[in-house]
Amino acid sequence: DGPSIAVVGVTGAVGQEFLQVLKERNFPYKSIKLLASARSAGKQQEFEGETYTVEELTENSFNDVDIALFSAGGSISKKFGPVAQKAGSIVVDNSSAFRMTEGVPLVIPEVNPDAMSHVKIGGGGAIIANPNCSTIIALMAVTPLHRLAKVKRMIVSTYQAASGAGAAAMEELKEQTRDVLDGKEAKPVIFPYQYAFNLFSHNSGMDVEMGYNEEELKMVKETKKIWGTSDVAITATCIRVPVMRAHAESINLEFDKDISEADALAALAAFPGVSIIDDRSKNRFPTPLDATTRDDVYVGRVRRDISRSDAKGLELFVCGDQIKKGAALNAVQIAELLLK
Ligand code: 11C
Repeated sequence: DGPSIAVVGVTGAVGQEFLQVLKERNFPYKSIKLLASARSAGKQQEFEGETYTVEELTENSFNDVDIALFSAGGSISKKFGPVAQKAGSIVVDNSSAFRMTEGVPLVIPEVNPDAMSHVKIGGGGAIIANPNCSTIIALMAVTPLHRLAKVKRMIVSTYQAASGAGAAAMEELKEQTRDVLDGKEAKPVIFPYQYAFNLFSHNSGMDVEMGYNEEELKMVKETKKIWGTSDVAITATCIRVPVMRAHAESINLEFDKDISEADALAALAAFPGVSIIDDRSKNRFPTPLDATTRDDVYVGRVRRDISRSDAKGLELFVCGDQIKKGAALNAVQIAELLLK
């Protein structure tokens, strides 16, 4: 028993991970509908011992759906999210379409579950937004510290994996790596530059006036919405690196009062969904491969900011699986909150 659910964009990287996470977490459901574009409709999909036929997403797809997990891109969410909401479904949307919309909760379950406490199954349709992966991964590490002492300023540098740009980008990384090792020329398709053995500024749209890309601006705006404050100074530099599916982030934090390394580590260790890898003597800190396919966000290199003798600051290095906590797992955790 449980709600009737739909997965929109089931053939994509996050869509496939939705199924994996629903299975891993033994999510209860009375029915499941797998939806995708006309191009993918008719494909067979195994799930929990049953074979399902992928159905074409249409205006009539949501009449009997309690919870719809969307990850089919912003334009599909913009078109079909309100259709599903009108039909009475609760949409958990992984795109950026509604994140900053007034009245749409933007939720990391460990951080701000109360933002969606008014949304109930059977209480009428709603849209709940899943934050951007880089924001989720950063805030899983920074929120426990923000609860000890207010973050006044946060400076983030990201090292982002291929998966953030979808399954085709992951394939591009593999193909280019093979080609370059075989002495052939790399052929960029998804990304504007050679990806194998290279890195480059994040491929999202650039605000030419400001000099920031959309990914960087998402981290700034979404953090303020999730924490419910505009009283925090944030800046970010987002970079794509040739890693398959886990993002890494270097984070510099300035607080309103001093936090010791020991207190920071204790708060991180106590926070659900965070694991610590921090062994200075062995130079052992989180790597993207530590985080790959894992639920937890890994934190290490927790150390004082030495830039000023009176700096009330810490430095961290964080890794999290982009497809899991950065997308599918966070969305399924939102759906789990709806069951409570
Ligand atoms: C990336 N974060 O890693 C991006 C992709 O707003 O959901 C996801 C964009 C978004 O490239």
